[in-house]
Amino acid sequence: VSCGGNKEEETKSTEEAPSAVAGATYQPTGQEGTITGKVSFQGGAPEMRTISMEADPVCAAKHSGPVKAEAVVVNGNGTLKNVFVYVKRDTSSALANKSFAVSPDSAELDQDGCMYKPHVLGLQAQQSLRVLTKDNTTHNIHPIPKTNLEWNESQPPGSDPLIKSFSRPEVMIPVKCNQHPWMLAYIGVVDHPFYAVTGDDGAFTLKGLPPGDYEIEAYHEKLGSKTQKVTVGAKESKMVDFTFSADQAYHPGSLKMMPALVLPCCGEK
Ligand SMILES: [Cu+2]
Repeated sequence: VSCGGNKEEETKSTEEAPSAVAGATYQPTGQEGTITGKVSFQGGAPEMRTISMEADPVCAAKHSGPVKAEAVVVNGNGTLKNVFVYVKRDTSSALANKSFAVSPDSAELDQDGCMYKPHVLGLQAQQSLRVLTKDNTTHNIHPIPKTNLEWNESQPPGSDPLIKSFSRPEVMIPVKCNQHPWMLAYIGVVDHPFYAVTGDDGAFTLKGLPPGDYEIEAYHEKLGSKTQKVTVGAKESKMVDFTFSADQAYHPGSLKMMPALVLPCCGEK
């Protein structure tokens, strides 16, 4: 049994890791542009299953009504929530050979009512991630990356935040809780600050872009991804909209991380 691990984590997070991209950190010139847009959803909003929290009464007690899965959340205005929109570095010549300062702010992943908040989170490689809990039950946070280091740590009630980071870009990293099989979040890690997650209005803004050619990807955990190319001139603001539809669900590309397939019971303790 170990406790007091948070101190170690804090020490670890202060290590300076080398930037993923060689070259000097980009300095804004005043010519930067902006890309804005929205992500629409076409067709009827799919019905989400109701999550059963019977396995842990502490979780259930925090909710006064049914809690729905967040695999596909369609907003009242017909847009799609929880879409990770970001600049694809490998196909965006405007970012070639440029590196960007890592935000000094921490990204936060909260656990409240045995649900992750937010459901989709973006941050930069090397940026500090604080994992918080507001629950009176033990969580076990378990990101399952492909190219970053996998970790798996329990967080008892009243714990200090876990301080973590991911060293490499990776879109997306599923996060689950080994105690509560319905808990699921996705973390998008990029090595630049040009990313956003759509909220209740389905809109996104990517600011401070060096003028040039970009490929923007909109990634949804269930509906897959879409890309669009756009050229941003000096001080220009461009609009890029994406549309997903219900019949795109279950396409092979999203099979590997379909939250609906998380089994209610798996026999492990
Ligand atoms: Cu949990």
